[in-house]
Amino acid sequence: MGLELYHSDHSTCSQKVRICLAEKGLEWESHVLHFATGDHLTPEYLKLNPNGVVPTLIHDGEPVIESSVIVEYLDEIYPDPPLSPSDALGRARLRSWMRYMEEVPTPAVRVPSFNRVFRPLRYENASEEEFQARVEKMPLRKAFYRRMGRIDGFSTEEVDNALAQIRQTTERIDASVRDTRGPWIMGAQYTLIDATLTPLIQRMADMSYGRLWEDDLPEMTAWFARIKARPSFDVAFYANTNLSEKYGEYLAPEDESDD
Ligand SMILES: N[C@@H](CCC(=O)N[C@@H](CS)C(=O)NCC(=O)O)C(=O)O
Repeated sequence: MGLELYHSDHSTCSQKVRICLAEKGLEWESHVLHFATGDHLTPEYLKLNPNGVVPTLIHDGEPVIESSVIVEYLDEIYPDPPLSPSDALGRARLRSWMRYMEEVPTPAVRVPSFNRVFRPLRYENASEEEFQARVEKMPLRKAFYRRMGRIDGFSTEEVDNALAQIRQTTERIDASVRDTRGPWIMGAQYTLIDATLTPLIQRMADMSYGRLWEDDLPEMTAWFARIKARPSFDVAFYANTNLSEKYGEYLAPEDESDD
């Protein structure tokens, strides 16, 4: 039985869980799903994850869904090394960070990712009927995909708002590392918030948005360099898990006009 993960190579939510599994040194069985072929919307997968999204962890045959819930669950059942503070106040602060991460940078990162890569890659060459049929099957994401559209993508205003949210996130990381004296977001202990923010920042860096923090947020920049030096980073970001490695042609600088 043990641990199985239904995930996708490029999904930031899957990467959050892969980093935590690596931090814990856990072995797991991999089931890679491909969005292009709708693997995440089959009746079999929807039985495991009725939201039709990745990741899904299976532990001894029992599904656990939602990446934040999964990493907290892993930290409970495999407490060594701990990725949460030992005191109640520290855990409350970690949870506040986790809610912020779910509400602000996680949806923000989707906007430039879909505008620049996923929409043109998966949907531009589909017919409008195919696109609508796919969207109709999505239990959670209908409104997001309809707002994006098959051809138009998100508006300049939505992209600007998303970039402002990422900027705010990086300002908060910078301030927290400074105020707690680091080296991690909550201070001396590397926690779930370092792990779960990593794929979001890495996606932005990979799409050449490092300018949002590199020029004037030195603590943030140093934190990200330390994050990339951890062994878990290379385990979670195995070959071809960055968009630039596989879909670099969509990220050419001339494309920046639409961000
Ligand atoms: N709140 C969920 C969100 C999961 C999610 O949105 N996953 C994305 C990949 S990062 C997905 O499966 N998208 C499917 C789609 O866009 O059709 C979690 O954190 O697990």
